[in-house]
Parts: sequence; structure tokens; C-alpha cells
Amino acid sequence: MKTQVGIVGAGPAGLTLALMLERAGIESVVLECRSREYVEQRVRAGLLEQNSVELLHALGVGERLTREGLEHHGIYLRHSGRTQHLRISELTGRQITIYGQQEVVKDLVAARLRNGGPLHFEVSGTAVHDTDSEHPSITYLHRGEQHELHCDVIAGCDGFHGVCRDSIPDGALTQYEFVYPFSWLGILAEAAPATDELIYAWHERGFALYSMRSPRISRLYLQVAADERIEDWSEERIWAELQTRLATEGWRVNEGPIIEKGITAMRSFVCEPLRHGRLFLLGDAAHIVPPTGAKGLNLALNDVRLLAAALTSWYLDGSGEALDAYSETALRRVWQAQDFSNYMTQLLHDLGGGPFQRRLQLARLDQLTRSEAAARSLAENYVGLPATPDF
Ligand code: RFL
Ligand code: PHB
Repeated sequence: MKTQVGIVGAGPAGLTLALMLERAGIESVVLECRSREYVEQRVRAGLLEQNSVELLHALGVGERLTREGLEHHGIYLRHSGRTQHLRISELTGRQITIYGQQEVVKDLVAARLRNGGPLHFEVSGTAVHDTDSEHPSITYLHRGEQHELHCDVIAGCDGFHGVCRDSIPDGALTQYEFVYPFSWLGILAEAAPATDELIYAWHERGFALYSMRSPRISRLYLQVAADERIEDWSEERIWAELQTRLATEGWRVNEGPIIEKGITAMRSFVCEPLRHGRLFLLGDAAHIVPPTGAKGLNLALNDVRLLAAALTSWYLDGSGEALDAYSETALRRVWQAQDFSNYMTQLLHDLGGGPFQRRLQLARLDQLTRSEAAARSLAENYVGLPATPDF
């Protein structure tokens, strides 16, 4: 079997890449190890930058997003019972949209299948070969049959635990990593959000975040110890902790049945370069940010935008210039997002440094209300730095 671009992974990165290539008349095959149901139900990100929303619209998958997405123009920062409103749209002229990652994935899968593009779920034993030659290939097992897919290039969109990055020989990649000494416990609850915009809360007992998915579904997070076990968190304990950390006078978090809960480690990770011969890495396969800045999904879509444009000029004009620049260009934004995600994490979490460090965080939060320059800097990064051909 042959295709132009072999795509490993049907997360947001792999699916969006397939659609962008389709638009340019470039063939691809998408291989996914999980089932369609699994990828469509996996609860993860929820916040889309305007850049991401515009990209999904340009691909013709923005219809339900327009109907069901919640447009937000600011965020609340809460500490010591006080709430500051950061007017993001006023400061930047741009907005953010709340729309679940699994909804994005459903829309992308439907579009790919509607267009008749190859998308194979439940493949196993995926392996990439000869990536530093002009004839790379992917082998895998699907419905009991072994396949070999010959490609011009391979796009590694297989997330942090995928096989593509690991196929690159030792010494060809530099990896930068920082693991935070705490995790996030996240829940999805059938409860109307008691807030119109997201609340990021600094609290002595640790960080909490009030987010949402729809007018009926809330999404909330708590900072917990790195070795915390989900079994130790009953519904009562979770709600009590959320009520404490998010508390402000005359107001409560709306409680309801918890329909999903899980604990996620907090990690910063980047590998460089994002290319080895004819293998390109995109999204979580190449970089991870702590979720505080809500950048992971948005970064993945930005990698796709750059690589799709580069592959289009390679196929259509024979120019390899943009492909050669892909890694450096994509990494520029990745490092900006790493810095911002780290800043948001350090601003709001109990980092274990004691009372002096905690008072410094309050001083920084206070500065955000007093200095428009400080507020604008946070807002510009949060809403997403404008997308250009070289950034
Ligand atoms: P994904 O989504 O992990 O998709 C990779 C896909 O590859 C498949 N795969 C393989 N397929 C074939 N063969 C193999 N050997 C394979 N190995 C793996 C996997 O099954 C999967 O389907 O990576 P992608 O596409 O790069 O997308 C990245 C995003 O998923 C991720 O960055 C975000 O979810 C991060 N994130 C957030 N990002 C935001 O932009 N805004 C947010 O608000 C936000 N909140 C979050 C988040 C991530 C979280 N968790 C759970 C890590 C909140 C949380 C709690
Ligand atoms: C989410 O809704 O899942 C979410 C929102 C904002 C963040 C992180 C996660 O910073």
C-alpha cells in the first residue's frame, strides 16, 4: 500500500492534518490504535484560542462549534475570597471559546469519514521504518491482517506515549523535561456552572479551577499531591474541597452528579528538533505543557497549520524551504507557550516553597489589577499570540 503522508494518531493533531492535506489535494492515511468510541469520549481540553477556532472554520468543521461553543471575553482570578476580572477581549481584541476536545474530535472524524479519506481505528503494533531515507514506511496490524504502508513522509501525531518519537535514534533528539511535584484532579459534573467565565483560584490549600463544557456541564480541577490516588477522593470530599478553595461570600459552586474523574500529572516537555529525516513530530508527541495555560491542544493545531502549509508547498511547488524551517518555526511558539504555562502554574499553585513564596504570588496577582501592562501580557498569551507563517 502507498500514500503520500502516513499519519500516526487520530487525536486533534492527526485528524486536523488529514483534513488540511485533503484540501490541498494531498493523500494521507490515518492510523489510530484506539477505537472511534474511545477517542470520541476521551475527556481532555476545553479551551480553544481564536487561532484554533478560525482554523477549524477554514476546514469546514466549525458549524457545531459556532452553535455550541461558549465565547468568553475574560477570566476571573480569585484569592482570599476576592475576585479580579481580567478583561481579555478589551485588552487584546480577541476571544476564547469553550468547546470540549472530544467534540472537536467528533467533528473531525465525521468530516474525514464524510470525505471518504482513509482513517483506521484499532490498529496495533504500529512501527515506523527507514525514516531517514526517502522511502519511509509504517507497519501495523488491522483486523487480523499485517500491513505495510509506504509513504513520502510520516507525521507522528501519536501523543506523548506514542511510538514515533521513540523510533528516533538516541542522540538525534534533545529532550527538555520538568515534572511538577503535584497533579490535577479533574471532574466533569452534571451541574450548571455558577459562573459565566472561568475562575482560576489561588488558595492556601492549593489551586482550583472552575471551567465548564456547556450551560449544564461543569468541569473543575483541584491541585493535589503527585502521588494522590483517585480512590481516596469521594464525591463529598471533592465538592467540599472545591467549595473551600473557590469560596467567596454569598456564592457557592453548583454541585451535581460527577460523571467523570481522573488525576493527571503535570509536566513540561519539549524535544528538539521536530523532525528526523522524513518523520515529523506534531502536538503532544513533541511537547507537553502543564494544563494551567490551556495551550496543549492549541499548540498541536498550530504545528498542523505550519506542517500542512510546508507539505503543500513541497508537493505543489517543489520547494522544501518551509519543510526545512518547520521545526524551528513551530518551536518558537512552543517555547513561548512553555514559558506562559509555567508562569500560570507558578502564579497559582502551592509550589511547596513556604509562606514567603506564597506572599510573592499574592503580590503578582495584585500587580495584575494595578498594571495594565502586566494584565495585557497575561491576556495576550492566554488568548493566543497571532498566527503568522513564521510563528
Ligand atoms: P493526543 O490527543 O494524545 O492524540 C494522540 C493519538 O494517537 C494515538 N496513538 C496511536 N495511534 C496509533 N499507533 C500508536 N502507536 C499510537 N499511540 C498513540 C492515541 O490513541 C491518540 O488518539 O495528541 P494530539 O493530537 O497532539 O493533541 C494534544 C491534546 O490532546 C493535548 O495537548 C490537550 O488535551 C492538552 N490539554 C489542554 N489543551 C488546551 O489547548 N486547552 C486546554 O484547556 C487543555 N486542558 C489538557 C487539558 C490536557 C489534559 N490532560 C488530561 C492531559 C486538560 C487536561 C486535564
Ligand atoms: C478545561 O476546561 O478543561 C480547562 C480550561 C482552562 C485551563 C485548563 C483546562 O487552563
